[in-house]
Amino acid sequence: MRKKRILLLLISILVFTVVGCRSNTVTETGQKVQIWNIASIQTETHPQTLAVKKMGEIFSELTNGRYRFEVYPNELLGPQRETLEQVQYGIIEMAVIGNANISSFEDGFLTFEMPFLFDDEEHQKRFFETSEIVPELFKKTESYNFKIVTFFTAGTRNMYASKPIRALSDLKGMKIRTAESDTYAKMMRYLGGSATPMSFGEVFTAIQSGVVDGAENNEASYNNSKHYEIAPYYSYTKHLIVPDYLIVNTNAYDSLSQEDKEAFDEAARKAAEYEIKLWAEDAERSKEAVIAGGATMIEDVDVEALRNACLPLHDELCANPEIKKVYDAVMATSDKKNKK
Ligand code: BDP
Repeated sequence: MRKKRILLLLISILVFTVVGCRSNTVTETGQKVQIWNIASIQTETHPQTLAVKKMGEIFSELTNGRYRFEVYPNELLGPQRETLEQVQYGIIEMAVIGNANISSFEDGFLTFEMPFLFDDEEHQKRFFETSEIVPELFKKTESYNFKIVTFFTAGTRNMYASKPIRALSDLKGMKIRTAESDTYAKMMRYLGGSATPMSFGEVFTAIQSGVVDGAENNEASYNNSKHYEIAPYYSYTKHLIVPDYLIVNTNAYDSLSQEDKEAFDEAARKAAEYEIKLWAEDAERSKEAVIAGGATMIEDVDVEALRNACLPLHDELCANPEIKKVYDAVMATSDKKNKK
């Protein structure tokens, strides 16, 4: 059913692309409205979906209704890797994409997949909002036909399984689903387990059927995906604070007039602020929801031991100068002294 919907949407967008000038231009009460399609794997009420919708409203308002965002949540247009390609080919205009898919284009982004990199979510926010390296790094993706509009926080990732994970020894031999990136696989090896990379939508069945012993994600995804039903112990390992990004097809962005670009950028800035604000509230709400659904939250995790086990990975990755450059910029925005 979902495949059929995706196919239908893609065909209709393709027809518009071939027939029309820019895709999906429609007329409403005599006014030309350009509809921009945006994909996300998140649910309707996830902070990122709400933020993208908010951006659409602001952009529409600032352009007197000449543009409208149509958001497709719930992996309706496919897993992130596919929606990224759809953006690159201009089949859709925008998508929300995780770091793991962007880092396969530019090594600098691999830095953000280093476990225990940021002190906390506040540090991540400060880095993305103030470091001069960020626009430089974002610009690099433009040669692949997409542009990063803004970063979105995706909270802190913790591990979950059918048993608590309190110490390094608990992870020994465990198969944990991770996002599709080698850095995650390396991290799991340093932690004594192993990684089974797969797309987000496949995780529920993989845990249920025992292909993996557990997974790792933030509270919102743990809740929305209902993974707590089959992996009811959520342990605060706090190993990763990895961002997501809102991306746009470069030709779509370049098709905007200077004035509309400014409106778009302003709407994006407001959406980013909104997402961060919603995130904090949502994490709490998600936590309550999973507990009500039977999950146990494990707070007494030996995070320091996990962190120490992962630190050699920092050195290993920093052998790559592109990673090292970003790493140094991240450290320059850290509040902690004597941090490795
Ligand atoms: C979610 C992130 C998303 C990732 C997903 C995953 O927001 O970008 O793709 O986890 O683990 O929390 O695949």
